[in-house]
Amino acid sequence: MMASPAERDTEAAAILAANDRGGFSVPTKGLYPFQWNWDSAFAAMGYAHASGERAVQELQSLVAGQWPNGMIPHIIFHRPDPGYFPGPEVWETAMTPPTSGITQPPVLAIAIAALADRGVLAGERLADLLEAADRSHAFFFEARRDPATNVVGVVHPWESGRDNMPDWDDALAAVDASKVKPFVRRDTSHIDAAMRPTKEQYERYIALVEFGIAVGWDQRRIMVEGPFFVGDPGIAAVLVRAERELQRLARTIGRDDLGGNVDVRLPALCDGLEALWSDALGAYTTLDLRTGKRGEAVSSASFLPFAAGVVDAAQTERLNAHFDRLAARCRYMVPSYDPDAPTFDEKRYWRGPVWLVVNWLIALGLAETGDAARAERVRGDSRALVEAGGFYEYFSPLTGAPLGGADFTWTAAAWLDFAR
Ligand code: 9YW
Repeated sequence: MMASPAERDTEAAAILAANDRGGFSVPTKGLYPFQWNWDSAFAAMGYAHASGERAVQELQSLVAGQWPNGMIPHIIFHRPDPGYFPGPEVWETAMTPPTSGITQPPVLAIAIAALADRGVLAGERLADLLEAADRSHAFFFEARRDPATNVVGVVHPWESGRDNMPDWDDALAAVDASKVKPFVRRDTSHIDAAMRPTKEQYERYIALVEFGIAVGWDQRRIMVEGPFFVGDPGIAAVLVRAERELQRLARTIGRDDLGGNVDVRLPALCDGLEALWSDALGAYTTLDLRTGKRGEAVSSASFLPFAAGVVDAAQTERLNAHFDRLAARCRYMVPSYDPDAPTFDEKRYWRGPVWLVVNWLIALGLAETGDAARAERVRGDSRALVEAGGFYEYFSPLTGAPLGGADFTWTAAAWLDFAR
């Protein structure tokens, strides 16, 4: 049902309030009852519109889950909830608070910068959060960067945040799931199975969790010896942007010690991101670091390097050609996967649908590179999706049909901070 922007403003604020569990937010009630890493970073930018304090708390509760090795886990299980699988008893990470054993895109420093720039985060609290971001970036450098190529990769598709994108299929199919203990999924009791990953994919997701447990969650061993390690242009681009934000803020507050670490890491990370450019495709794509195989189609992550400030003129031209082709095929940009690829699926998780938070980062990068028209296409489509469909988890790029979970925190945050 079409609603006015003012009505959507009110609803967005109500969703952020309803999904507030006291200092941390859940992505949506029921389906995802804990704190998720990159969701929280986006949520903080949404909360800032109502309360700077609440926004800062969101980031503080996120870094409360940081591991001694600097990793910020993808889920923090602040309180038990039987409605989600795999819960803390499956991950067996022995952390307090209980957490998963993998990470997610490091949007944290981008959110810290947004709050600092709005003037709601300063002083000791800013320095503490920057320090947490620095330690998390150091973790990526040590335990998610292939030393041979400098490519930053993921050891589980869930780390990418784009869980079942077709580019992970081959690497995931090579994971042996024959010894996985029997389990009961919970997601398909909340959401239509046609929109969710398949059973075979799910068993392999759990096999990767069991590998982590088997090596005592030694994160370097997981990268070096584990059954799955794939370079991800999404994480690699977000990390480069996050490093730049960290460095800028560290200098502003006179904490050059934090910025100094970035000086060492950033050149290597930029090289690694370039290594994810596929000249055959004319886009950034995944790279299987075990087999050397590159992803063969564009995804929404192909456009994230604009926000990292690394795309040269020739690359921009090729990416723009893909953008325009997608924009002609899709009423609503940006599809999570190429609609011309045989694996495209308008409704199934990360194999086609549009996510507003990815659009948020893509539009930011496009605007910064001076491409106001394409940035506005992405923003205008995002606004139209919410105006017509409300605050769903994701949307069909072809029809705009709202899909997945309802009353989603990061969709509400994206509306307030970027789309409206
Ligand atoms: C899961 C919460 C998360 C997001 C991910 C998305 C999905 C499901 O939902 O993950 O079980 O972890 O793929 O990006 O953070 O919104």
